[in-house]
Amino acid sequence: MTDTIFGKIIRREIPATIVYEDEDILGFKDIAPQAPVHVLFVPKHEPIRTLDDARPEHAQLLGRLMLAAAEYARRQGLERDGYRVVMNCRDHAGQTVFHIHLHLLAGAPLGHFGV
Ligand code: DGP
Repeated sequence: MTDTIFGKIIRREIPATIVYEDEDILGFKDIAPQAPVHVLFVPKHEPIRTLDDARPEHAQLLGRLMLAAAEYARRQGLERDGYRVVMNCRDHAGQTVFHIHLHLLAGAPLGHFGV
């Protein structure tokens, strides 16, 4: 298990607003939301640090992260207006927590992204 803040959330050692859970994935609200809906999806049992550390054996888990976000979006009716999923990898993307995670952003038109 990872020592990051997300590991502590997974182990319920610190509080978080958990909105999605299945066998492999936990979804909880981002503490500093960048959109009206901002949820983070993390693998519970595989503390992969970044997308660059993912290997072919992680392909199914990475797919499950995406599908968990889509499932949550459907449950919330977010698919009608649409949403964005983002994964930051290391410094230039602004990654701050080194336990791989997928951001789900929704609830309003989202600005274009880039530099
Ligand atoms: P990233 O920049 O991709 O590494 O995103 C990390 C996100 O994690 C960032 O949007 C803020 C969020 N975050 C950091 N610490 C906590 C925490 O303790 N609780 C929750 N719910 N979110 C956190």
